[in-house]
Amino acid sequence: MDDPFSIPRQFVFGDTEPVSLKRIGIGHINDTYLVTLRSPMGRVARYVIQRINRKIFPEIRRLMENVERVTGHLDAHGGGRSLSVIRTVEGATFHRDSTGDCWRAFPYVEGTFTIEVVSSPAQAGQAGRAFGHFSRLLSDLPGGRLHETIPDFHNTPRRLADFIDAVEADPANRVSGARTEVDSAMALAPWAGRIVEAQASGEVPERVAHNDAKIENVLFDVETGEAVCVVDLDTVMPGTVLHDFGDLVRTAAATATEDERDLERVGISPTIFGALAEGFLSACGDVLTPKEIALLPFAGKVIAYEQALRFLTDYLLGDPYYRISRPAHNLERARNQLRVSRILDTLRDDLGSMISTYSSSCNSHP
Ligand code: GN1
Ligand code: MG
Repeated sequence: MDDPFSIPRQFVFGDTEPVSLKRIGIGHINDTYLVTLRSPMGRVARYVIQRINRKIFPEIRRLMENVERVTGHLDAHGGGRSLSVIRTVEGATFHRDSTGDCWRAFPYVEGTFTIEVVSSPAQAGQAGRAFGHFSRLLSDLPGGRLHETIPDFHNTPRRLADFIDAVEADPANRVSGARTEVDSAMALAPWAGRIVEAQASGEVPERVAHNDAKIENVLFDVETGEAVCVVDLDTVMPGTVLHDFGDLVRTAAATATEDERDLERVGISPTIFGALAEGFLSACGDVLTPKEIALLPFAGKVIAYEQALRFLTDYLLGDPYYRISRPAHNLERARNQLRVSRILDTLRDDLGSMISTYSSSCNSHP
């Protein structure tokens, strides 16, 4: 019989033996498992093992190099609980199995929980602080530029072009059933260049970015409720702080998840936005340039729009990318994100004045 622990046995977990392996359902992309191990003296240890999606991350060696550099730097400079990559018995950062699938392991951060929807301003402040801290700590990452493992990841105009190509090709014959969403997405096209143009002109500097800064990727301490660290470093690569703040806003200031079908429940809380912004700016404000700060109020709307384009494109192509659990899942997600983006636009003056208030208490670089 096949050894159910053949993958955990490829990693160096000290003197422990695996006793259980359980799938845990997080994320749209990788497959994640929790492995429990026991030492001869009865000590129990838990780790996360992930099968990395090879279609989405073809350059796994470079991806893992990024992850190791970033976790090493965060660990050395007080970036919260350690997420250091566990080496394989062969000393590598990941294991390739006989089918070609790639696996990696991390410590399981005990005593923490994740959330999908923020429940209080204090929680939002913690999440803002966690990502602000992440940006600040990595603003002096030594060793040169990280690998760009997925080029153009947050290139919104490029996402728009891919969407238009999908509408024209209509390979799954879905455009006619998604007319309303396709038209709404086209109507918002002028927003697509907002961040990328500021980047191209050099007004917004390139930084080490998380690039998937959603609320689900913050770990909170069960005892204190404080944010412990941010996880899911697959897309850590060159980017801008606006992508991270934008992803945080579209997920953490929203009153429902991106999977919510009932659009009546999908709103944006200005109070939560304020707490996020205050936490974020208090943790990283002094590294931001005035132009970055000036664009923070728009980041959420642009990134929610980009996310809507990505979900809708995936729907039109027949769902090749995101994991779905119902036939119109990606269409519903796109509808949800279009709504989030439009609401953020209507609130832009309020959001702008909150950013001005909280940024004036931190010294930004000229
Ligand atoms: C994907 O798998 P997960 O949840 O970490 C996606 C993000 C999206 C997110 C939407 C590599 O992240 O860019 O914002 O879904 N990751 C990749 O929830 O495409
Ligand atoms: Mg991710």
